[in-house]
Amino acid sequence: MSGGISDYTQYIVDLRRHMWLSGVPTELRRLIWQVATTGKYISAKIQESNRKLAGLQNIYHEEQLALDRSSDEILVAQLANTGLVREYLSEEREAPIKLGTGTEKYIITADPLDGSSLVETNLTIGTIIGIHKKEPLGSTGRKTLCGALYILYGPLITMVYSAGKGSHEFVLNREGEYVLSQANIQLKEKGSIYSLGGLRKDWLSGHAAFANSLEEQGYKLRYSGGLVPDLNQILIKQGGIFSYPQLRSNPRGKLRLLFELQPMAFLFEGAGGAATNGEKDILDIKVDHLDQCAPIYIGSKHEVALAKQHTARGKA
Ligand code: AFP
Repeated sequence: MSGGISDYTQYIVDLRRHMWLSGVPTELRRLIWQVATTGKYISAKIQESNRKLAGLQNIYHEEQLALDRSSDEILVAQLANTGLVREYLSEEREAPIKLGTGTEKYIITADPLDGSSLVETNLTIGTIIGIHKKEPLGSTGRKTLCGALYILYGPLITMVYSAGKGSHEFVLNREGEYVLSQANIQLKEKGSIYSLGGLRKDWLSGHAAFANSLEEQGYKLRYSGGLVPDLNQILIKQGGIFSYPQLRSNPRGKLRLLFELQPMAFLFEGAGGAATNGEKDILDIKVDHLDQCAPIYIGSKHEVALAKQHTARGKA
């Protein structure tokens, strides 16, 4: 490699340059950059709000809620004046809110801080964002989503985005820039880790048979209780399966279709993976209301197909 900064920087691809090189439309580039940038401010909020840093007792439940709300407010503040977002739907709000004049190009869905109950244990948590060009309520993710991203607040702050042309990982460097760490993540056909939520005693027989099959094949259990790190691990390890299934006590599962499952399904399909509720692709399920939940199997195609076989057989 010859000398000179221009030669050096060609190997450090920052987020804006990557999206430009990938042909992402200008306004969508600006929006993804704006949303990803909130990661810096939300991360700072997590740091400052944790009482342990001041040598105090654990963060209390109401402070966890405050953290969820302040993360939500940071997102609204960042998006309100972009001239790009006409509506914002959040797991933290009862109803959608209008931003700007109402004629802007995009609609944003947000889980501002997923896994906030893990903050006091210093486990990794994340922000999940869906970017829609049409109204998501009453439609399917396949018809309305044009982008998705998550931000992971771990030892490093990383961000994975897709604008429909592959899924790509960036890391926030000391200068506060997102630099490309993994382009075009591709899940293998088959992985070696599994991550299953819900209590085993609450699983239906088909799901229990699926779990037993994975264990007999030697899959390694990886489950933290945080959706974003648990899925990020499968994506970066390029294979495996995550599930939060339908339970005897909760047939619709726990995870939110609009705020959690649709963006993750978009990102995993962008990486050559799959996401289903056991019967239908997540992106083909119509969103009837904000709080709608769905069972989920998401990861590499071999394990998702195996899950569908087991769940189809054992509904009991
Ligand atoms: P919180 O946001 O209440 O911490 O819940 C996190 C979550 O919605 C998702 O991130 C995890 O995958 C799932 O819950 C874990 O649920 P269990 O605690 O039942 O395993």
